Amino acid sequence: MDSRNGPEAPQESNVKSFFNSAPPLRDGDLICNKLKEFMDRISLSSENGSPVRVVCVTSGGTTVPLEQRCVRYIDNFSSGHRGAASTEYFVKAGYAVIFVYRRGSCQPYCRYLPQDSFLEFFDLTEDSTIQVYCILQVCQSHATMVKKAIRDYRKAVEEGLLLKIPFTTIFEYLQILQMVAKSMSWTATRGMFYLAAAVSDFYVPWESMAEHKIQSAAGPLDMRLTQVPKMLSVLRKEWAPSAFCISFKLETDPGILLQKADMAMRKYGMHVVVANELATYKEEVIIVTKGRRTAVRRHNKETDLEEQLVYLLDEMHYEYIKQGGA
Ligand code: 9Z3
Repeated sequence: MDSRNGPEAPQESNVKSFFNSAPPLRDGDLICNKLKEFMDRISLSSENGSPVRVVCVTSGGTTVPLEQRCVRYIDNFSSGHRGAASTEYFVKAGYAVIFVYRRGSCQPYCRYLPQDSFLEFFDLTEDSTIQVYCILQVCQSHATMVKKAIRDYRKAVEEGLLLKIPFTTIFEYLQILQMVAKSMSWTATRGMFYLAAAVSDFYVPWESMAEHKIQSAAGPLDMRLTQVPKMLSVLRKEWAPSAFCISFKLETDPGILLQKADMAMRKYGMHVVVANELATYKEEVIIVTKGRRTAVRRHNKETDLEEQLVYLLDEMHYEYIKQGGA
């Protein structure tokens, strides 16, 4: 039932109670200002004579804290590679990208820099005449790759095509997604949401969460998790009704994957659902649209599946804009 005519639908009240009880974003004002600056700049630029298209790419997994002063949390599987790689290809295709990412996850243009052997990338030359100074250089073997990454990253930032916003918890993620969606409303059909982040389905409401570290002396832990309200339909219906929306569906059982992707499309009104299976997600995804399924496969180990994926979605978005968002 419409809330203007009577009691709120359960989904609507779940959404309200999620946001009302969420701890306020620590850097809410800063994020708001950054978004405004970014959008102001984009609104003045053009891509081949037309207004620039804008995509919000979400990436990495959200956490669910178990304590307000968090020591323990539940995490969601995602390295952030898909979101980071896709961001690079969206920028290359002329999009301005808002990259909403999990702190510590893969970053665009740095995907190839191994974090565990980072120091092996550098050579240190000590100058014996000037003892205080030493020269830090990228090793010859990695120089070309690092130079390209720095150039591409700086170009994207200097041209105002990349804004990065970090999150950790499900509370931060959904508040940021709402802010981004609202700040993108002026882009209408030129806006896109590419929701690759792995989002928690269950959470502990803030007000019922233990403040301090849960003690093990009390014996086994029984905990009831509440369902996270389905924000995909809120995004489509309220926050960004004209934007082109793509969500991802991850399953471990190949027998239910496509059926679940179809359901997500119908239930949440997504324009596209990208279906992937945990065992093969790096090699293959299936683009599911109304009445059509298109498999996208990685050609070889040297290429990114995301290059083809972004290319196809870019074409679909272009068509969507041409049709006036139908
Ligand atoms: C995905 O399915 C992504 O493709 C991956 C990417 C998380 C598998 P990586 O970051 O992995 O490259 O390591 N993301 C969406 C997962 C998700 O939580 N989807 C929800 C669902 O399946 C819908 S929003 O219910």
